[in-house]
Amino acid sequence: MDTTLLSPNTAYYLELEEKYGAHNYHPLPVVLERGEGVFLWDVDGKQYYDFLSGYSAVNQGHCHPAIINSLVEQAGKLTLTSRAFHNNLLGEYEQFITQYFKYDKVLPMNTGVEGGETAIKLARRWAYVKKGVDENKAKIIFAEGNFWGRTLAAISSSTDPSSYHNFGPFMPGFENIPYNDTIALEKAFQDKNVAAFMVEPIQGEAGVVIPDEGYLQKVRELCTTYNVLFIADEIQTGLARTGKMLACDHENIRPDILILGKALSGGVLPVSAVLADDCIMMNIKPGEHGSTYGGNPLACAVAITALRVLREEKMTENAATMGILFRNELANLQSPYIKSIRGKGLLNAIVINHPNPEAAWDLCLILKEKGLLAKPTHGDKIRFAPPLIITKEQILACVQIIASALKELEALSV
Ligand code: IF1
Repeated sequence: MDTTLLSPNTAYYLELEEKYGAHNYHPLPVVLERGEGVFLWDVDGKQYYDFLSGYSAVNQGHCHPAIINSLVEQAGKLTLTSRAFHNNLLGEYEQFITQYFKYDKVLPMNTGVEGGETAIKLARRWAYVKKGVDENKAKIIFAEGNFWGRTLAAISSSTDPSSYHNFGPFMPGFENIPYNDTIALEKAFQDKNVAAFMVEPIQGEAGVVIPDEGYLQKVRELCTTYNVLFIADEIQTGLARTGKMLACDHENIRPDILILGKALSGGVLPVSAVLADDCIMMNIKPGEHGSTYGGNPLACAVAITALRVLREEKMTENAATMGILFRNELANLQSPYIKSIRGKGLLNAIVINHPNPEAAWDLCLILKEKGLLAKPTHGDKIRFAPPLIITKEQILACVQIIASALKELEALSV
């Protein structure tokens, strides 16, 4: 990239990454070195509002003091035992998280995608042991536009060529139906080999796609009727992000398998979890699944605190009210360059309306100059997802930044 317009400091770090790192990302040209709450600072000391929150891993805000305290305290005592031995935090964490979300059991993993893999293994196993599906015949249904990570299984369900193209061959036993389409779902459920339907309550990567009201309830109903497991991928939508602790709570439904990740550690280290009741979880026996780092004491200590502060600091409620304020204020701008505004809580996206296909990227560059970091996705969409501790004054200040950036986009286009 052309680094001539960047500060020498910034250019230095960009050139290092360009030369020595794989080119599997296209980040905005900003190099961050410090974070606190809703703010980030770059290597030149410039301050920014963070409107990405580490892809919703930093719901609690950067370097949340209580989370960092748990991290540091536990790091000085014990970090990893492996599951070959017990550790004194795992059981307490398991009790805490299962009571928090009201499931019989939890299976701890690390990254989100491992959570998805684990959920699918649980569903396949349940299908063979409990549902009576013939060996190797189990099917998992997904929704078009799904995103659950980058492993070979995850990209096998993907309908986005930039995720799967030239990475085949793919995992068998996966099938896609349109999102937000319960007629297609019921049709797919006619096949007795279907073990599970795995779905995001709101599709994040697809650009914050919100299904019709009642969709999740209907999915729940169909899954129950046809004896198919409902797997909710709440890795991005969960943990207060959408203005409820889980996005499924908006429709008062309980999935059979719940996958959590990202903000389960407040952005401190990779921690994911799969929650289910005994009739599903107890079909996996010792030695049949696991991970070196899964359930490590450092992760357990951090996750307990990350969950605790969500509740103690009423982040669910704040996400709900700040989300409404943010979307209303954005709508009041009546910008000709905003085609649509959508979201729930503080998981929001706008679609840009502009003849220049690079307009969303350009707008993010202008926003960066003005002190707000957001990332375009799928060309014309921008996600706005600040930490859930953002205040009313900060939301209003950020809307002003967005308003003035949109004005500059106007100046650029004439
Ligand atoms: C990347 C988006 C966010 C997820 C859901 C599982 C995972 C993710 C619903 C896997 C991960 C990421 C990963 C990140 C981009 C990103 C993302 F842009 F794709 F949509 F969050 F906004 N389920 N989402 O959203 O979790 O294994 O990564 O811990 O660069 O791939 P992971």
